[in-house]
Amino acid sequence: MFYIQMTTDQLLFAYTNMLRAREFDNALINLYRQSKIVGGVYSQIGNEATSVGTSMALGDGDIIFPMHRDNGAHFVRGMTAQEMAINFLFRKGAMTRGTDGTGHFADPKRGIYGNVSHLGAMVPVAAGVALAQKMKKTKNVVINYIGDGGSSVGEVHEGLMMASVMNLPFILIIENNQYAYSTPVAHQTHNPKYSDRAIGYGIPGVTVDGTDLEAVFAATSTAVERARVGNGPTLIESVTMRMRGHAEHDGGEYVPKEQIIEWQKKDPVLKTRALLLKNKIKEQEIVLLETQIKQEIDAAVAYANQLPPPDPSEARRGVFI
Ligand SMILES: Cc1ncc(C[n+]2csc(CCOP(=O)(O)OP(=O)(O)O)c2C)c(N)n1
Ligand SMILES: [Mg+2]
Repeated sequence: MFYIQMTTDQLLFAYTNMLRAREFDNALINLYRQSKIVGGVYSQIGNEATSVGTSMALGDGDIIFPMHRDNGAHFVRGMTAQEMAINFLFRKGAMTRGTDGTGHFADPKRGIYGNVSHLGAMVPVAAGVALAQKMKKTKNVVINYIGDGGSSVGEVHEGLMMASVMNLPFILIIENNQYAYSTPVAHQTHNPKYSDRAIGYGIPGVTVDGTDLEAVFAATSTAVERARVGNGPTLIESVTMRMRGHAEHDGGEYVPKEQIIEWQKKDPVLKTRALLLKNKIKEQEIVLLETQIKQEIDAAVAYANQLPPPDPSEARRGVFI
């Protein structure tokens, strides 16, 4: 496997954002249990190295279309925990104006164009945005995230076909976390190696260990470089495990316990922490960072919690009635 050793600064930046994703996730789970959040809370535990490692390979001007388990990518692109907390708690000033408490928001100034709920439908749109980059000669690259289940939807084929034949600066990350709601990969496809699909499009396809930050970063960096010089798309399959139910209402009882136990040993946050220590970053510094991020998330949630809800008139804005 092609490997890039990340610098100390990159590792610290990555760990900071992985911690943000993990702590934010834990905070949302607690809020859900207190009935302070209604609707879906989609845990990202186990996906942090993928969302952070992929998005860190991008630069200013590049664009992401995230999925519901990619808060790490939002943080890497500069979204703050406070902005996220306000949105997830439906408070005044929320990006969705309180109409939606999930990740269904965009922030074009940070290059965040997703996500919509309709799985698969984002791919042709993202390919179209990649086409716009090519036509405008911006050199910007587009990353689109999709799940093992979402990748079965027909529009994914249309988008990839277009991106490949037009050599668009487009990267599709398939987050293969073994389940789509209660459907295991074995019931989704006869070929569980999702990266093989790239062959049909005549583009590179790679499978990476999605819990290995440096492997994810390396694979994405290669794909970004290729896209930026005009050589077209790459399909990256990042293999992880969905460590909780589909969302917090779902206990995930259909997942064998042994499978979860096996993947707990590959916790990406713990693996990255070990990588930091291996790179001579002091334990003390790591503990300090962990304390700071925990405080940052607690403060963001506390701030959002005391805000009023949006004005009711906001609910109608932008709605055709
Ligand atoms: C077209 C469509 N069908 C169904 C849903 C409801 N839904 C949202 S996420 C999801 C499971 C997706 O599984 P996968 O793509 O593997 O992503 P994961 O949730 O595992 O990260 C489903 C069925 C949807 N949003 N869009
Ligand atoms: Mg899945």
